[in-house]
Amino acid sequence: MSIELQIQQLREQLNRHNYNYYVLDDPSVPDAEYDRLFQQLKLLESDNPTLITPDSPTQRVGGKPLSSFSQITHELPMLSLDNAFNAEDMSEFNRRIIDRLKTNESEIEYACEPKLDGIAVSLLYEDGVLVRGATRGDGSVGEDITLNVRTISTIPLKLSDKGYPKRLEVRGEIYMPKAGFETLNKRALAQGEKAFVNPRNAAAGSLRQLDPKVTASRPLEMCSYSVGVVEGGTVADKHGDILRQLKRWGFKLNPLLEEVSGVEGCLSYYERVTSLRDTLPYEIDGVVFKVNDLALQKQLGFVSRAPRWAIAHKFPAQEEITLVKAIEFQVGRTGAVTPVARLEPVFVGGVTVSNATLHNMDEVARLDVRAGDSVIIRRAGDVIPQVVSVVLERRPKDTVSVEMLSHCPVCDSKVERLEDEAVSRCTGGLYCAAQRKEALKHYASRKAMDIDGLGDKLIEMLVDLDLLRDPAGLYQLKVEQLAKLERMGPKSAENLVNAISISKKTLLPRFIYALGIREVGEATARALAMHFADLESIMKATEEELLEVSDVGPIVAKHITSFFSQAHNLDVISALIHDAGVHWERIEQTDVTELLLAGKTWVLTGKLELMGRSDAKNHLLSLGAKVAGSVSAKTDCVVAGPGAGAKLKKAAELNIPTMDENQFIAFLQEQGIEI
Ligand code: 5U1
Repeated sequence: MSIELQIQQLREQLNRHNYNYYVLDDPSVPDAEYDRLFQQLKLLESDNPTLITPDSPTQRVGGKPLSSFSQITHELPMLSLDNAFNAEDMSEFNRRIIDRLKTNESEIEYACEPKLDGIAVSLLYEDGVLVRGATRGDGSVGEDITLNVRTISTIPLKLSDKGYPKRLEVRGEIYMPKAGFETLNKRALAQGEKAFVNPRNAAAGSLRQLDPKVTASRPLEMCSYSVGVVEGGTVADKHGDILRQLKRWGFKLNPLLEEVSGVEGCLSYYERVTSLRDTLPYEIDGVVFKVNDLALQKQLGFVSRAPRWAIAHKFPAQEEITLVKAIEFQVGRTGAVTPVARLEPVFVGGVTVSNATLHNMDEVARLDVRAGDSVIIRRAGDVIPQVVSVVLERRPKDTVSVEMLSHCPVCDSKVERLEDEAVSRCTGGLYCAAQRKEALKHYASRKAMDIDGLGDKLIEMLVDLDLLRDPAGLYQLKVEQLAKLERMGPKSAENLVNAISISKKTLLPRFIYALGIREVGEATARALAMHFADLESIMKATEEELLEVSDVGPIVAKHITSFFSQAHNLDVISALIHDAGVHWERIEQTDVTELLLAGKTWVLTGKLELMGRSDAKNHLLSLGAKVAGSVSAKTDCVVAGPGAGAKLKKAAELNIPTMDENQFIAFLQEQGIEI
């Protein structure tokens, strides 16, 4: 076989494997085989340099760094999208279309896609070969980023299949998947470099590199969403069909593409994608609706720079700017003195945010955040609001940097920072009212002693009035005392005393967790209870003995022995058990690895109407399972109640067994668990 033919065949094979891997998500050969073919091609090309062509898979990264990007005038302007923020905006958009088309059709067909949060680009193909890549720029003139886009594996250097126009411009979004972003930032921080603020900035920064080798090292992908110039051939006459054509020609297509009917169809698509949002491997900031029929699109035309036939239905913003009114310090249960930014209230990620934790002084220094600064606040999904960065150009002249306090703002005890810790702590212990309040809140909380009706505000009031000093004091509270409190009548006082009394009958893991030992969360408390079977043994255990427990490392072991060596903790435990009568059933000592569900990962989703999440989780943990928050290939079973959405869907996609609540209860009963 001639060298030319060998090279051609290798290129065809590699392009096919690339397509299966990146576009179809269905690798056809192991990575090692791909690498072997790639090396063979590289060798043949280096022996025969005259046969190298720019569309060869070996030519993704090449050439020297540029000194600047040259400008490119788009042959057809790259339009932007109008936004809709609610159902009313969507109805108006639909109404405008129907009115303008003067159509008898009551329902327009729309193509729907997620709106990826990335950078819009244009790619030009001539005779099927990528000849130019450009940023959107201002829509008329962008920058030439050909060398950089060539490094992105999901962008074909040569189109596959047949029937593509002689000149074809493909437009789409280049983005950085969430996982790649996390890895990139971890690497940057480990090397003492600055982390990127979000995946969009990381994608933009990675594309704007004069050295394509840097771009090549970044985890970028591209998803196509439309065509621009089409010459010497045609494309389909429906938007959805064009995207499927692009997939055949080698582009990654978003799997959530759908065609729906009318505004109701659009709103239902919006709801479905909203519920999937957190599980998607990339960031999206809304969904895009386009009139599917190209003839209708042409009739509708565009106003200024946005088409009348398309709209982006945006999610509530996840990032907003607001003002830091003050930076204060909060004292937690374990004495940690945490800086908190008090903010001008701002609506972000669907809620109003007025405070954001700054975690510790290292974080304050990293952000260099000060009172008076304008900051970017981010709240994504259920994650607590974060201060992402300071908008330095808006910093007023007279700001001063934040210093850690030398004394506790609540009890005035000294504040200390141990050498190997990021946090500073108040040394006041239970003398400090703030620590007492937090310890009591933790003791009463749902996963601990679960005292119904004993909320945070009430605990604060009881401590401030000196009616309560420690958990044992709860069991001394009288109806008459409580009934006199603000917003408390005799009935609610009686209910509260009852709830406190009910909490006396508990479970050993809950009690250990309720004690609030540093670093002892629910799982560790359970592991301790199963390993030692009774409280006395845990209290007596040495650090070496504690290290035998699956969940306990040297630091946790130290915290546990230190907790039980303090006289006031022993006094409280004794008062709880001997005076108040807190008790639990004896449990059998268990080797966790022998439990039925040891090493298995379960996920709970939807509403569990008969037993509630917390109990369901506890039962699973008692059988040795890990209970995870999201479904992945590592999940062994999903328990789904009514209202389950994305997680159940993902379980079905991954072929993971599922149970409804009744089946789950039957399963637990088979294991001898009483419900
Ligand atoms: N999914 C999608 N994103 N996006 C962005 N479609 C889409 N269409 C766009 C833009 C700017 O513009 C159309 C006008 C082609």
